[in-house]
Amino acid sequence: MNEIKIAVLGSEGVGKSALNVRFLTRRFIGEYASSSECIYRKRVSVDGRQVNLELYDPCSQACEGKSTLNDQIHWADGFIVVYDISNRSSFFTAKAIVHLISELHLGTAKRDADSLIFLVGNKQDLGHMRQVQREEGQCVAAEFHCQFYELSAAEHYHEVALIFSKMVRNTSLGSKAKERRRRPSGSKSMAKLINNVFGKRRKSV
Ligand SMILES: Nc1nc2c(ncn2[C@@H]2O[C@H](COP(=O)(O)OP(=O)(O)O)[C@@H](O)[C@H]2O)c(=O)[nH]1
Ligand SMILES: [Mg+2]
Repeated sequence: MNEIKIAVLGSEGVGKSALNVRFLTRRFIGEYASSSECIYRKRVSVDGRQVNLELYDPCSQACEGKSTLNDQIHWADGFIVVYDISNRSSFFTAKAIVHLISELHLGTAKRDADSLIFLVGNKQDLGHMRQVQREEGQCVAAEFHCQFYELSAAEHYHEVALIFSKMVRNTSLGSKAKERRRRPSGSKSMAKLINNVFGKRRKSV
């Protein structure tokens, strides 16, 4: 497999774009365009082998031609499901998404979940506003046999990079020949990403 597709999913405002941008540019910017869904492309090296990584960052708001969660799940090989530790409802959404992925994507192959679904509690720097305990995240991860991480896109570049690298490696190792179904629309180049990040929406951090 020389193409890897990873979807970063979760409710609006949990930091999906922040995580993608942090991984791709090493920067935490603060505010990101969220009016369209997009796919970021990057060539990465896995164990000395070049692979084409596609990272799907969904549009948080209603937008034209928006793909459904089912489409997104069928499209991707690996999933980073994000919630905000200071927002309990985002945790429930993340749990529902993990459940759906287990049902739709992995079917009965539960053992795959461990390497192909990561549950991530973001905004760890907001510990004083915490609504979801670390143990609750661990519990859901155990229930669905997925890996669990807590971090802060704002403060932890290395943890963010580690999670993405692990997922890239796991998906590239998984030799599932999965039939590609509908692909989320609105692919963006790195140039577009840079515009989003450094363009007019930029806020100082
Ligand atoms: N304090 C804190 N804020 C964050 C973190 N990650 C993202 N944010 C903020 O949360 C808001 C939503 O982030 P965004 O990436 O647009 O969320 P998305 O809708 O899931 O793509 C923005 O104001 C970000 O600056 C984090 O780790 N810590
Ligand atoms: Mg976003």
